[in-house]
Amino acid sequence: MTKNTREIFVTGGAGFIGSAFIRLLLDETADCKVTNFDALTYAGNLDNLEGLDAARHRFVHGNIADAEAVHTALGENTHAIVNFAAESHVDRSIANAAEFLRTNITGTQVLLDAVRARGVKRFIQVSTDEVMGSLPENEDAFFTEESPFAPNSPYAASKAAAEHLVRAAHHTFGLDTVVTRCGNNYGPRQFPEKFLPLAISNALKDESIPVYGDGGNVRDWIYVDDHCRAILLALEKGRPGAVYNVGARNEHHNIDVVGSLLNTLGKPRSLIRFVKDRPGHDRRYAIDPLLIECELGWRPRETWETGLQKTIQWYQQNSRWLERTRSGAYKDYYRKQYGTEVAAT
Ligand code: NAD
Ligand code: TDX
Repeated sequence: MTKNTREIFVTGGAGFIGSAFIRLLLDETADCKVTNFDALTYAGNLDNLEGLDAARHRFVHGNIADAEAVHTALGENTHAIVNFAAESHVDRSIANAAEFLRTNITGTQVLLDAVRARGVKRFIQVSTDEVMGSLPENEDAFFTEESPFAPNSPYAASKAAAEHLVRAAHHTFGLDTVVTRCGNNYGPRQFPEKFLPLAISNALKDESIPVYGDGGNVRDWIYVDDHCRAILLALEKGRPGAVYNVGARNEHHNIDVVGSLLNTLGKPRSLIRFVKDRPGHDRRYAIDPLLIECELGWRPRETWETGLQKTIQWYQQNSRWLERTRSGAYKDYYRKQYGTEVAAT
């Protein structure tokens, strides 16, 4: 490391996407080192950081809503903050929104204040398509960067509020901020409360797969490393103040996602169990990624087939990871959410 080394402060880097981003950043850049600041909530997992180069990656346990902790952890010359830290599960926000407001809103403002106070050069906010609400089904409608905000869940509302704070910091104080808005990620190390890893882990145990409502909701899926490449481009080349939608033009009905999964695993469709719908369940997400394609030259590398295959294989080969995440508090969560027990591991 030289004096030109760039210090990147990544928040939420022990989670699913944050840990994939750190891997990519360290692989694809020679001049960056990372401080990974994470509160290790139920979703944070130090196992996700296995194999990272200790000379270029420093883990700090801390909460982004705690200004003092953030200031202590920030290096003297931090080049950029990339903010992944969030409460990220819609169902949990419906059960109780308090932590979503503290982390997703207050936490983001604390980071923006630190950027200003400490002269950090860039701030990247990892946001979501959900801030734009739900699209009509069977219509040629897509989310663009100009789509109005219409968050429908407490999670989406907290992420929308965070985006407003980022925008305000850019407008009022001239901070160099970039926002990325992505759709549904899938890939290795995703916490099995989310639909795809939950379905994979249940199918591997011949346990029923809960599908909300009629299974006709549509999500726009993207392989996690493709999302991370978009964030890296935003960090390196994004226009100050810009918002970029990130999507792989890969819409699927939930029921078809489960169908593909069961086919790949050679498991019967009788594992599908239709359950009570999620309150306020958004019907369709679909992203128009034209801006990031044209302006930053981003393209996804993974197809749905290759990405799904890699993902399934990872869960098959990492049963210890899965067993550890599905133990303890997860069992209580699962019982409350689905009214049944998680299959014994
Ligand atoms: P995740 O739940 O897997 O990980 C979140 C991480 O943040 C965990 O390591 C957790 O310990 C940490 N964290 C939570 N609260 C914190 C706090 N107060 N201070 C410090 N760390 C804290 O989430 P993910 O799926 O990796 O999502 C990462 C980001 O990407 C989130 O901001 C999310 O809104 C956004 N996003 C996710 C998706 C998706 O499909 N998963 C899609 C678009 C955007
Ligand atoms: O058990 C389930 N059964 C089911 O049918 C679960 C957990 C989900 N679903 C449905 C709800 C959604 O239509 O599957 C779809 C995907 O659900 P989630 O994995 O909970 O994701 P979603 O609500 O679409 O939000 C995700 O994408 C945007 C992430 O969790 C967010 O963090 C991200 O911002």
